Amino acid sequence: MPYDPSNIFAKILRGEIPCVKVYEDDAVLSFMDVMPQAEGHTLVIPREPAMDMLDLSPDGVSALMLATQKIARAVKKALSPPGIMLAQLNGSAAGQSVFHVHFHILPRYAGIDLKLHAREMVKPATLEPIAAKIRAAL
Ligand code: DGP
Repeated sequence: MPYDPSNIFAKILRGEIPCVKVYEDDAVLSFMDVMPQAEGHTLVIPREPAMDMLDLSPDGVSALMLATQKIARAVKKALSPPGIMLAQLNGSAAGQSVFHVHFHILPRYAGIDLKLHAREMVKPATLEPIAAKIRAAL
């Protein structure tokens, strides 16, 4: 299956649909997940069009991993969760639902389960103050 440039993250990268932005540079974009599984659930995507980690170039992998660490550090500083989970799904059988490679950054607290994956949508106004805290911690 080839990369489909009409996927939702490609549209976000082209500015065709909005997102609550956390960080961007020449290689990556980071924004709040609109269906958060935890408060502070943040996504990091490369600008390179690749469906998953298996398709991404070495430079793309490098940029994506470095940005994910940078933003995970900012999430930790901004929200002080005791744990940070990084999740990355490859293929629908693995649970991937948007076919532009991405990392999930998920704050975790002992005894608090994640909400269901890609299920409940929240308003940008709910996400913006959390994103502002993360941006301030970058
Ligand atoms: P995955 O299943 O790993 O492909 O995760 C895709 C994530 O993307 C999922 O947590 C929900 C999120 N998502 C889906 N559509 C949108 C959208 O339009 N905007 C944002 N910000 N997140 C989205």
